[in-house]
Amino acid sequence: MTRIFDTDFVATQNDSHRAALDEEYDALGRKLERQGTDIARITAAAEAFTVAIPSWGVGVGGTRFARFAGPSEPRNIMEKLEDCAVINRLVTCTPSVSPHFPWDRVDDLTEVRDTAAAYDLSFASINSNTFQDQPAQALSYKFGSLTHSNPATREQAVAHNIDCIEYGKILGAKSLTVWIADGSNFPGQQHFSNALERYLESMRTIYAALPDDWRIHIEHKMFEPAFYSTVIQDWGTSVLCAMELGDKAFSLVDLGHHAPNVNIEMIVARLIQFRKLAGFHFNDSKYGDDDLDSGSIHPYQQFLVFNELVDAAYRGVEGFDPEYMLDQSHNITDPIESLMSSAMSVQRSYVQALLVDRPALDGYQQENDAIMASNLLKAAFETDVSPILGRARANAGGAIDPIACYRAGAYRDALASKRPALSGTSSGIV
Ligand code: LRH
Ligand code: MN
Repeated sequence: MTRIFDTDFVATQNDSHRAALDEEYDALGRKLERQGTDIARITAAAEAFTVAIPSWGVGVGGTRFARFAGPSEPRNIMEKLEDCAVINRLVTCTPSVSPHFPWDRVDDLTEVRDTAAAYDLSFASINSNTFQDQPAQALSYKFGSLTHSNPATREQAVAHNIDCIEYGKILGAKSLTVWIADGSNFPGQQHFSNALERYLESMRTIYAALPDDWRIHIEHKMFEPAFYSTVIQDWGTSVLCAMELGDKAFSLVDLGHHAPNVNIEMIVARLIQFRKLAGFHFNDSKYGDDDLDSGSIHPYQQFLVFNELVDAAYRGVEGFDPEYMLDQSHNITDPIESLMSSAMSVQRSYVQALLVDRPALDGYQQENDAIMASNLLKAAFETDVSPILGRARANAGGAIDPIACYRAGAYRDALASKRPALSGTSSGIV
């Protein structure tokens, strides 16, 4: 990894922030103490919080209209890991990477595993890809993959997912995330039930290939690239399939995969209640699957999602063990800056949710005291927990101000000689 962000460099950068952090931390500590909350306990929880980085997120993303290449972009999984290591070095809460195949495919995955380990990185959920055709692929996924009307195409897609499990075993992962683009663009084009039956048949074969200690994550999405119907369109279809498949199948919530104004935190509560919450692809959106930076548009919604998660842990819900991952497309920002900001935003929502006085909330709910219940949540959300996040990073040897530290390191310039700029504009999310 680049030596730029070594211990001395980060410590020197922190020097100019330390006094203010200490003062603000002590002041917040006194404020929380008056509420009966021990700031040290909250800070320890913040230090233990982690969210995985999507390997495809460290490259510059695009839309169907254009992708504008950035300076010193990573060109392969090794360079992506190098960038993920910088992110974790500075924000200290992103120790794992969620890879995507075949985008991250290389011949020797043991070398990838060992390189990641050298960066103190591990691997989170493995993402399969049957939404694009690969060079020399026998059968096209134009009209679907796991639900394609042609059994041979379904077999091809099933085989790819089973290959992904094998890649994951080498990398030390413990789950497979399956998002499929399968659907239709015209009423009448696809038989809804037959397509879902074919999905379940394919997924049963993939499920049977899972090691005992693995999980399979079903990711629903309302639309795109299918624009009339999507086979796994909503959480209801997802959870029904997870229940149909068995104890190792769960439903993953990508925040951007819902219509505007959908009550996502209630969907999370439902999946927790029925022990089927796989975890999350955190991002934000205003219209469609915009894949914007987490917390950049609806920070209160993100807080309310964590309010449900912290409540589940508080109630000791059995088997509650969601995987947290980011899934974003960085079209105009430096992906490292966006991923650091987003990881800190998700961590912030978690810490704010820890400040909720749950016995008091329960009381107001019992008494139907809506104002006090709502204000109690808002009070936690409106608490500036920046000193706790800064202290947690400093305690872990990270940067008090990661963006400032990153910019001071001029990382992209330093890599310019090693990573030639990718030319021209293309289109597509990666
Ligand atoms: C689909 C999705 C899925 C990934 C892809 C990169 O929109 O959210 O999780 O496979 O983005
Ligand atoms: Mn996703």
